[in-house]
Amino acid sequence: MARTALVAGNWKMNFDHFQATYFMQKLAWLLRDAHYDFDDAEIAIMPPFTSIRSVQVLVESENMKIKIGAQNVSEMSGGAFTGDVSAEMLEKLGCSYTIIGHSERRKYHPEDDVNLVDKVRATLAAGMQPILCVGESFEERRQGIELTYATNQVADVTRDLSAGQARRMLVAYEPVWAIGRGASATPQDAQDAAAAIRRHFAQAFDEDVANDVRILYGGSVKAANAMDLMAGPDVDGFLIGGASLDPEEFSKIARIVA
Ligand code: G2H
Repeated sequence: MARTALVAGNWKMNFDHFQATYFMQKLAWLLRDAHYDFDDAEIAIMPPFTSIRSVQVLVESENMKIKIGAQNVSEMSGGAFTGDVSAEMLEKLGCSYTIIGHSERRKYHPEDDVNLVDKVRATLAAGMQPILCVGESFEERRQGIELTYATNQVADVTRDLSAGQARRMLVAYEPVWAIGRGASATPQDAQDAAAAIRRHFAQAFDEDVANDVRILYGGSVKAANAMDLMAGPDVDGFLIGGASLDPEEFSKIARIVA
């Protein structure tokens, strides 16, 4: 079965809810203007928690075929966890995806494999799909261990999942050295990593799971490099940071992928 491509905009900590509404109005206009129905690809926006509702209202009122995701999720289901947001709360807000283990969260917050596993489980239990971010730093790349590093990160978080859970995973290969720098990985780097991650799912689970898992590339994706980066047969779309903050650039990438 062919996998549906995904173009996901990770806004990171950008746009208050007024700016989010303005962005979505502009995006709705751009997508309508292009007469694009996006039947072959999913478009998703991952706003900060505070703008999820504003994005969702626009998606509904403008009748946009756009999915919504959260940039993080608590591993807890509820209770005395000040500052946390549960998977169930996100699902009720209309979210379909959560980003889990983004390198910026691994760097600035105490996220370890144990709570990443629990975040994946919480996301799946709430009926959403986790996008697990993995990828090597410049040091691992210099040592030539980038593929092992990324697949080990996947294995650490997915090893105790059932095949039914694993097939609903998405993995974003985001080499840390390519994030927000303007210089992406090469299309061959992206394909090699995506193929290695897919092979891992085939070995750890089975071929059907490996065929279902969607593998995205992230790291300085823009309209100018999107076509080349999508060329690899194992690359199923993008997680886009900087370029997703410009509705024209983001809609251009969406049209390239869809
Ligand atoms: C990687 C990516 C989005 P950017 O963090 O997840 O950001 O496209 O700005 O490199």
